[in-house]
Amino acid sequence: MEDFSKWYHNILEEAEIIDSRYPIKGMSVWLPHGFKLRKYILKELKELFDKDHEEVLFPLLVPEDELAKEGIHVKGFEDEVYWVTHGGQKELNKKLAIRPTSETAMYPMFSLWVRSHIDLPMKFYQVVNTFRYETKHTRPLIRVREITTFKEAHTVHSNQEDAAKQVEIAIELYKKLFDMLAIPYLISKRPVWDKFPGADYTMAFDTFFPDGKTLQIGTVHNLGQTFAKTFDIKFENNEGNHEYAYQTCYGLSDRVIASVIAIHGDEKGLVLPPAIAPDQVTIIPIIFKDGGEEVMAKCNEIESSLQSSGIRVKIDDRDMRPGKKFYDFELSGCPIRIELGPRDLAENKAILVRRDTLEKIEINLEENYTSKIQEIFEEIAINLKNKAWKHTEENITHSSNLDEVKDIVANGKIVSVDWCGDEDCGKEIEEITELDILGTQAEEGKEKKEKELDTKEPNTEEPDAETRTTCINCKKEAKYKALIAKTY
Ligand code: PR8
Repeated sequence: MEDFSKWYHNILEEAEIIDSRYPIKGMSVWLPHGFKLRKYILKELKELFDKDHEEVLFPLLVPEDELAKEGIHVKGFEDEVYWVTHGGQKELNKKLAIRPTSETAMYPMFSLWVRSHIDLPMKFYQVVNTFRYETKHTRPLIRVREITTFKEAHTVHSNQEDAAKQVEIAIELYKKLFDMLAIPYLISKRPVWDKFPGADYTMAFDTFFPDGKTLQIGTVHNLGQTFAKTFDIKFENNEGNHEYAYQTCYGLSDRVIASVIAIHGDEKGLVLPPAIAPDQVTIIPIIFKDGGEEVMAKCNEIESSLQSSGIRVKIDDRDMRPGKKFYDFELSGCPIRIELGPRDLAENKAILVRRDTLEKIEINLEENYTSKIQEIFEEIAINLKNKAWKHTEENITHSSNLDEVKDIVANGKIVSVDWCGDEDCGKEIEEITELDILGTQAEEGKEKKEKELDTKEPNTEEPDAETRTTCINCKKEAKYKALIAKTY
């Protein structure tokens, strides 16, 4: 794709996903086709989360003093908050913040709800709009000022281990979601200077865009006890003592929808995984002068039979030439189209076209074509996933020469380097390369060392000369694989 940015903006408009002409920067209108795509993605997401989270809905506004409570937290968001200062003509005594995220809305309530260890864990989530006055260049669905689809989960635990386990559980949930959407991801621990304000640590999912940049599509934060201490979230433990709770939160946004569009789409339009496609099958009657009624009757019969198996199907019976209908089908990302004309009908067959490969497959209408279509759905999902992962994996390069990192990234790749983990050294790497360290991935066999480091126990073991790697910058012993990329 030559000019990704142009392609991306065009497809959002042409495939009727959103209209970004709304007269406020960073805010757009969801159009019917886009709204349906969003709806089916949310359906899958909610199914995953409803298994062991409770869905809730908190107010949009946060009192100034609650937002101000968490010093570190406010520092993270103070430049990004929109404020409500008036009710009608009257200036409010207390300004109200429009949530940039909901910690400061939820946690004062958690403080009322959490009483005993028996109440824990608590696991909540909500899907809401949040507002961030982003100062970086805004882009539809990617960096917006109204995040319309902010899925935020918040959990409370009675001990550190359970909170750390929850981080792993959340990562598994997000993996399932992204796998279902065929979106490849790189999971890494964000460097300390890039973690969520107030968090002990942040784990992040980044995906790789066709223009060679990475996009953060989900984050999981272990909040430790920082927020519990700030918002006084305490529980009575087994021994009858009061302890501060341990918390995690994790979120994703419209960026997930942007990724589905950007990663699978091609020059003809959207390509969607069947599970979330607004229409999964489009039936196109090919009608000439004669035999139109029989063709339409058969199309209706196919439609009913697919519908009864739970497949979302539509007949494109608009009075226009088939070519235009094929064009619209390709643009919309519908996974399968069925063409049926009088000659096909006479032979009791139809032509099926896969959107992902544009391959034509003849189906026998006397056989069980519904299960054949279900099989093709599976194949499409696997094909999209394999293709996207292959593209990502092919674009990760290892380098042990800092001078070449910038050039490799300029050629649209992600670079993996060995790094000591020291903050000053990391910032120097970012300065020299003018790029971001996405995060670290623990190297095999070195995880133990990382844990020891975390608990501040000195590591006395000398690494084998063979397994020893040196930091790309300071040449001290490397403890991590760090990913460097051009980010959105
Ligand atoms: C939290 N609190 O807020 P996070 N436009 C689109 N997507 C965005 C934008 C934006 N301007 N800013 C962030 N995101 C925690 C976790 C509750 C839930 C997306 O975390 O600030 C990014 O994909 O990291 C980010 O990973 C996710 O929202 C969560 O935001």
